[in-house]
Amino acid sequence: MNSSNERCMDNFIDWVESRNADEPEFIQAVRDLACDVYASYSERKAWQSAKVLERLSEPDRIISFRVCWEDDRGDIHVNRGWRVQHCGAIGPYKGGIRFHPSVNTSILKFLAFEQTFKSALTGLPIGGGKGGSDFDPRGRSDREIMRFCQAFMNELYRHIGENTDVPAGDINVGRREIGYLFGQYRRLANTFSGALTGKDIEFGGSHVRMEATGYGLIYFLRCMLARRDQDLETQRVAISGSGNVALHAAQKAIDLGARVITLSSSKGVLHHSEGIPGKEINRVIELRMDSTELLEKIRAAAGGDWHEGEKPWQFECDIALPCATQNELDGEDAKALAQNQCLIVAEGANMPCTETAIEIFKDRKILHAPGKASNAGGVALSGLEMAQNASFSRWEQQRLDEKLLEIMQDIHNQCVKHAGEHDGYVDYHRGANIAAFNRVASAVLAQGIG
Ligand code: NDP
Ligand code: 2IT
Repeated sequence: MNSSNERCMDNFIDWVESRNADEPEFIQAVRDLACDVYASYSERKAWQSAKVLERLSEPDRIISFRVCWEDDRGDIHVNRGWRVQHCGAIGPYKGGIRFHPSVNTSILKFLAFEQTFKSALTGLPIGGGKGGSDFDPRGRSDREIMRFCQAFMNELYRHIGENTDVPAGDINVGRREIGYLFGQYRRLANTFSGALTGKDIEFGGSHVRMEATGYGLIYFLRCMLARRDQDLETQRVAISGSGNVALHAAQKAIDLGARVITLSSSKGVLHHSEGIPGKEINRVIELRMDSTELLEKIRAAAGGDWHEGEKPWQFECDIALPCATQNELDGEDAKALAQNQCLIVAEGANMPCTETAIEIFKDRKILHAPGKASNAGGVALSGLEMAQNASFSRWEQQRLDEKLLEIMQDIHNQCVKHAGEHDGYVDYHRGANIAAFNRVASAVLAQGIG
């Protein structure tokens, strides 16, 4: 990039920072994209004069609401709920709902921003959004979860719909929560439609949706390895988290011959140098329990060591798959991975690596797949669930798994094509940003100023 373009990019980032001063995660996500796309953006005068990048740095709208619910003792609680509808230029707003005490507008804006570009990479007609609440479901009874989901939907239902905005799951929102949310949506809207994805198979859900993010991540990883004439056989894989994404990634990696040497929770990490047995993952994958307890269950049955308060990245591994949450892998962790000769970091979570960590990966030539590419399998399967709902049909498991594989291969190839290859190193991060931005920017430009 020449110095005049660099100045323009710095001005753009200053502008984003000044408008979103107390939203560090959102600024991080915008900067991440801008650094990779700004050079080509500067060359496209039509994009620049229509201020496409500036427009994409502001969500279409943010809905914020009070969620008032009653616990089992009759006490009343007041939480906050949001839906960030970031960009609907390619299709209905699409993206998960997160329930976690850390949820705020910065986190939801970054997730919705990322989602727009991730959805674009799938090639399906879906846009980007994200929602959630600062509600903490830990320790809550099933009835409390139900009442909370219903209270959340009492407001959200006016803003969603199969052609408007189609939420799904994310942290602490899985099959059970989607069931409660969908039930309340159906009652309030008096319509049975595919306004949410991740539903049970009995009421409009799709085969493979639950597995899709984790399986898709491993399909993407397999493409990265194949370019190096390698496969997953005997590779040591460190995974963080032990939720939907982490466990399905672990299951598929083990099926393909890898050794999964870690899983983790917010409390610590389970390390198993021989590899956690696949049958133990299969045994716990459908259980609804606290992550730390689930890991203790695996340890009790299969051995391994529990490291309280630690993260997976200090252990020797060939491949690292951060699958828990944003900024969970920092510069020190990246250095430890580099020192241990880790080859590949592929993101199952959204923005799990800090900016410093990513710089270290590039510097040390560690291949790094960004979440918007490597975890796109979940939203891709959601898109296929929408297609099945719209056509009043259900597709077979095998067909959906093949479709998922095809989509992940296609995303991988888009990344390689747009990144180029320099001395055998593919900058997947840059390739994903450029490929995704090209599609979204073209759609925004074609639809006029608004
Ligand atoms: P789950 O709620 O199923 O699991 C989350 C896991 O991450 C748990 O093991 C949890 O442990 C851990 N975790 C959550 N917050 C933290 C934290 N602050 N520090 C350390 N560990 C934490 O969520 P998912 O598996 O669905 O989501 C995981 C990641 O994948 C998220 O970044 C999400 O946005 C992303 N993602 C999810 C998709 C999906 O379809 N579900 C699709 C694409 C991306 P504990 O319970 O102890 O907090
Ligand atoms: O981050 C994500 O891609 C998700 N949480 C899934 C979104 C979706 O609409 O399936």
